[in-house]
Amino acid sequence: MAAPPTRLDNRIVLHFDYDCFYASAFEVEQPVLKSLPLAVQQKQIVVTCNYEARRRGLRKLQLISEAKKVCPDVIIVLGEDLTKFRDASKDLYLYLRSFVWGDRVERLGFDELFLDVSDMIEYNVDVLNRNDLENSFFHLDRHDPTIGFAYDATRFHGPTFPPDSEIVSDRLSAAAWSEAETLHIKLLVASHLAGYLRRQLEHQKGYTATVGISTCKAVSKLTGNVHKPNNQTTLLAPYDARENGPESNVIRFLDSHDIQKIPGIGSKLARSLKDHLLNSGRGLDSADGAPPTDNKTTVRDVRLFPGMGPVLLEKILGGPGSPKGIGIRIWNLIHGVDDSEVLEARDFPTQISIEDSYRQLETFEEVRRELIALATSLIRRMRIDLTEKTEVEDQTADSKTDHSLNPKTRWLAHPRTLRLSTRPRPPANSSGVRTYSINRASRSAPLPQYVFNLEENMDALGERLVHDLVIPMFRKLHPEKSGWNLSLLNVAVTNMVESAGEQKRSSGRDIKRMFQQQETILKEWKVPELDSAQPDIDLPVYEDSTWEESDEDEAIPSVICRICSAPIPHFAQAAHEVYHSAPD
Ligand code: TTP
Ligand code: MG
Repeated sequence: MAAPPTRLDNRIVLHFDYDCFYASAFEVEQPVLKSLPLAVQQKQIVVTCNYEARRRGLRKLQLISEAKKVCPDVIIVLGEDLTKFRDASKDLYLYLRSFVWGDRVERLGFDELFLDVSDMIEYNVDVLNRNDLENSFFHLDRHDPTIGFAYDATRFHGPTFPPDSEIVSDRLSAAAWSEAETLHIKLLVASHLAGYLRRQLEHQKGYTATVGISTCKAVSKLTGNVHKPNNQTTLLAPYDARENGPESNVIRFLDSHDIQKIPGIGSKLARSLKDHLLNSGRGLDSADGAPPTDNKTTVRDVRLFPGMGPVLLEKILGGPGSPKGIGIRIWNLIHGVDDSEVLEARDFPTQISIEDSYRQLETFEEVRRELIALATSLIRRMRIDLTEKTEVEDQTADSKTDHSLNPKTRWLAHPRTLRLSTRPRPPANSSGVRTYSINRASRSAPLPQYVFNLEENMDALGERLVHDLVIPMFRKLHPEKSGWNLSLLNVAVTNMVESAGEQKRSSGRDIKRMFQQQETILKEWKVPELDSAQPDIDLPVYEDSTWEESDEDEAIPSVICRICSAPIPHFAQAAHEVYHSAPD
């Protein structure tokens, strides 16, 4: 068997997953809902429900009809308009980002975030006083030693994996300070930062999150899943097995997972690995004496399979269409080594697109009406995603000492291009069966300056844009007078040019004032520590996707539905399949 990969554990990564995110967005607006069973409906499906509803037997991706049977007093809210969730997602992202030094904060879909907190942790480990660990102080701003929070560095905050380690309860021994134990200390300090951020998120924004703490994206994401919701888990050192020493906690943690649960190993790769292990005549009893079943092939089954290593993995998974170096990447992943960096945050997306799909869209009047609706929501989206509120001193204030602040909105970036895309529905073939097309036709044009006028009403701007520009583009795409039978319309702005002016957000820019405000608000809070049982919930499929790389609206990696050709976010695939199989 090949040697395990070399591990470079010099980073600390936190993975945030907001609890029952869509449901929380409603609860924040109406706190009374928190104690009631609440389900969010899209089509005929519960896309998510709060934990009170889960306690009463409801599940994500359940049919609404079933949910009503299981819990007749469930409160159902409609979640098809994503505006609320997008706005919340952006707000929480900017909030958490404001704490992190170095700006490595990456969004994964709407409700997950990776934070690379290596710099903050290194700094805070350096300033620990070994003689008084109980009264440690976590510095959130390296330029102002008064900003931060007190904590007890003799123990971890929140649960760990493995649980009840002796190190958790014992005071740190002198040996723990040796080079080999640096990781242990870093993780311990990071567990307190995670606890602090979770409390802030809850008290300042009303959202709870589940956090995983480790040294890379893939492992921190999986680790968080151990204690859900409203909790956190730190994957303890050592991460490397030592001769005659303790075993690696990463290996121990990953080994029991189904191979498909490893972030970065999707269902297709998992299928190939399972097939190989099942079909290969040898080594079926490689791991623990039992052959891997079709239902569950664990990381351990794969890792200990005879001859396993990057070369065999490349043979199994490589080939046309698969990314280069897949063998080594998967070999690394099953050892908990994920080199992918937490990407640097951006102030704005590279494009914004708004679309809708239709069963029937045939007359010009229908098209015009839909285009106006899409253009108006595009402008709304631009105002949210591409502007920021700056605070300027009020020059009209009577006294020079009165520094009252007026919020002023400025554009962070100006998209230069407007794009219209449509997807015509192909005609039925001779046997009356329609083939489904994923082909879009598009046309681009320079975006007129007037859309940046923040004083103008958005409906008026949307209408003007459609008449001036979008309808002529549509006519070029579809010169026929009628009968287009469109299944999709999409309007997008692209080609972003960053506005001149203020430099990119630097770490801790606003933290001082923010912290002072929080101090005042938090004075009366006694922070509760909630530990809850772990529900059995599947993770959404992990894909490397970022705000800036995504080609679709926001960072939702999508696949095209085979039945209706709509682009479906990966995490919603299962729900979408249920939707097609559900009665109308
Ligand atoms: P999840 O993180 O999977 O779910 P959640 O945040 O609601 O619950 P948990 O506490 O288990 O993390 O997905 C985030 C949001 O994405 C969720 O609130 C609703 C939405 N979503 C869909 O629209 N379709 C889906 O199939 C799933 C799973 C989620
Ligand atoms: Mg979530």
